[in-house]
Amino acid sequence: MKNETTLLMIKPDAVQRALIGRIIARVEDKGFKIVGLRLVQLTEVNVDRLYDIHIGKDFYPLLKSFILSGPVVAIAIQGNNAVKVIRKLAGITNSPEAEPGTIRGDFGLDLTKNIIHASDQVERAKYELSVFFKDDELVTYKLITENWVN
Ligand code: 3AN
Repeated sequence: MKNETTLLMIKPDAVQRALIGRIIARVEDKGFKIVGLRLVQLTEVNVDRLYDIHIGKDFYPLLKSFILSGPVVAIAIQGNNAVKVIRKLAGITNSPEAEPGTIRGDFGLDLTKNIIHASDQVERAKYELSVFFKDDELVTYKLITENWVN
């Protein structure tokens, strides 16, 4: 088992549409462990930190104002192959083209308002998690179901 920790962020559109519970349920249903959870209104500085690789791109002003438009939910998720598997559960970036059965495929119809963000690499996940959580805010514990999942 390749135990990894990743970030899934529920974006303002999904918070407003009352999808928080259903998105978290999919993460839990798959067998993952939630090790950090936070509802937060991001600041401009933190949006720039989270999306540093997109600063300067033509879509960045739109992306930034959308992410600042309301609270988001940051979820630190741990489990086997977490980075890749959560990206699979998320579906591709452009929601209308995302496969049914994925989170974006089932809940989204837009490219910018695409429901969630998910880290794409282990090192990137570590960096993105640091935007939301201090190291000691991620909780180490064992789920009683763990041995039945991994
Ligand atoms: P993903 O979140 O699937 O990794 P990224 O990292 O390429 O996608 O893009 C980050 C966010 O920027 C996307 N979730 C989407 O909201 C927005 N975005 C990406 N490309 C475009 C684009 N061409 N036009 C508008 N928004 C975009």
